[in-house]
Amino acid sequence: MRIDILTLFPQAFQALVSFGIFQRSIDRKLISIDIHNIRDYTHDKHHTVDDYAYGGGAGMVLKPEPIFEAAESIKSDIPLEEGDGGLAIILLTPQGRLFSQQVALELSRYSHLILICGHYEGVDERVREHLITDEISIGDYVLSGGELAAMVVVDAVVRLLPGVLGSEASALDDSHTTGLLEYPQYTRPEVYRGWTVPEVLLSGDHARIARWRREQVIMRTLERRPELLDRASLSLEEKQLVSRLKQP
Ligand code: 6GU
Repeated sequence: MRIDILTLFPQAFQALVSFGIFQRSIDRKLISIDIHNIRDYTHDKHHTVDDYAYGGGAGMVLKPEPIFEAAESIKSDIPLEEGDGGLAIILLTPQGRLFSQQVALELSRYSHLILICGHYEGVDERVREHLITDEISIGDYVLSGGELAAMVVVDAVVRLLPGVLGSEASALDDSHTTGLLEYPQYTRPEVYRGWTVPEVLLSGDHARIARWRREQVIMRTLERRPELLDRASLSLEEKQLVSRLKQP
C-alpha cells in the first residue's frame, strides 16, 4: 500500500515513521509513506496556504490550489496499472464519518491512500466537492489539526495489511475486530505483591481456559460497552450468558 500525507506540519509525522512497525513495513516494502508539505505547492513569495473566509467570520480557510496541485502531482506519478479504483483521497476533519475498526478494514483494501490534514477553521469547500472521496473524523472532539487523526488512521490501517504484524492471529483477536472487547491477560510472575493470576489460566485445561476467556469477553463488554453486544454475533450459549449476567 502506498500512503501519501498532505500536511502543513510534516515534522509531526517523524514519530509515526520512526515507529517500529512502520519502519519494518517500509523496509520490507509492504508500505511506502510519503509526507508532503502543502506549502511546497504554493507559487507566491510568501508561500500562502490560507486566506480569509468569503463572507467574513473568524479564522482562516485553507486555499484550494496548493491542495489540488499536491494531490494531482502525487496522482500523476502512480503507475497506470494500479488504476484509480485503488485510490482513496481522504480529508481528516471533525465533520467526517466516524472512524472505526470497520472503516480501517475498508481502507486496508485500497492500494493507495492520500490523506489530507485539515487545519485552521477549515478547508475550501471545493476541495471537498471536487477532490476528496471520503472524510473521516476520529471522534467527537476537536483537535487542532488533522495530523494526529491521520496517524491514528494510518496505524489502524497498516497493522491490518498482510505481513505487517508478526502473527496474523493477533490482529484477528484484537478488541473490536471481533466486535467485542478483549479478555484480561496475565504474564509472570504468578503472584505479584500478593495479587494472583486467575487459577483457571494455570490449569492447563484448554477447554476451560477458552470458556473462561469467552465469558470474560462478554462480561467486560457488557460492563464497559454494552452497545457492542447488540451488534455482535453470539452463540446461543453466549446469549444465555448475557441474559444471566443482565439479571440484577
Ligand atoms: Cl480528523 N480533525 C480534527 N481537527 N479534529 C478532529 C478530528 C479530525 N477527528 C476528531 N477530531
